[in-house]
Amino acid sequence: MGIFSPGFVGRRRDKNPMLPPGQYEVTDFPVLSAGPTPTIELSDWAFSIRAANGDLKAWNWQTLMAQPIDDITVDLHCVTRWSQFGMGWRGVSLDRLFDGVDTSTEYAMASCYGGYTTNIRTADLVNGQAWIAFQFDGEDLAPAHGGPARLLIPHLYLWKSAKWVKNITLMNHHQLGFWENYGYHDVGDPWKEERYS
Ligand SMILES: Nc1nc2c(c(=O)[nH]1)N[C@H]1C(S)=C(S)[C@@H](COP(=O)(O)O)O[C@H]1N2
Ligand SMILES: [Mo]
Repeated sequence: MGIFSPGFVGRRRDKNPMLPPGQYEVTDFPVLSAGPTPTIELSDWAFSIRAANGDLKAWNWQTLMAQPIDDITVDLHCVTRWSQFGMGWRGVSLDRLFDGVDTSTEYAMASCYGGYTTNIRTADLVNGQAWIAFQFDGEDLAPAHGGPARLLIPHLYLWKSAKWVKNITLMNHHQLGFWENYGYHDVGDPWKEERYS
């Protein structure tokens, strides 16, 4: 007789190598918001980037749509442990919007319509890793998922992908965003399981 509980020993799942540690697969793209979904008319929509020296670059819907648009197919990983594979998005690369902006600062803060914030390392926003996304699965991005436009940073846990994003500020000092203030990880790499700090 062993001392092991039979339900516990020998349980094995065929682990999908695309699934980061502690995650399981979903196919229904859950909605997770800390507050109500804001209503944003496209005619009122604006997005800006503030450089550490205070310089501001801003776009309205028309000038954003005039940028080169990327088709993006990515896997997304939420800290609440769901992952979804092969999600199709369209958006504008932040590299394009950072053109002419000094991105050598270490820290960035994304702020949203509705007040949500999340801090991100500037290094995680550049080099083809992040977009302002406005379509998902061939449709305009649903308001609940951040429409008209959200940040998309697929290589980090999804709480960093700020919905209804309004501004990104580059900073020389460290500051915590909404969930980071409650103990969520500063960086949030799902492959390192950086859930909490
Ligand atoms: N503005 C805003 N962005 C947000 C959130 C939020 O509450 N407000 N929640 C974050 C969290 S915790 C997650 S997991 C994802 C969820 O995105 P989804 O609702 O499209 O799945 O959005 C992130 N971005
Ligand atoms: Mo989340």
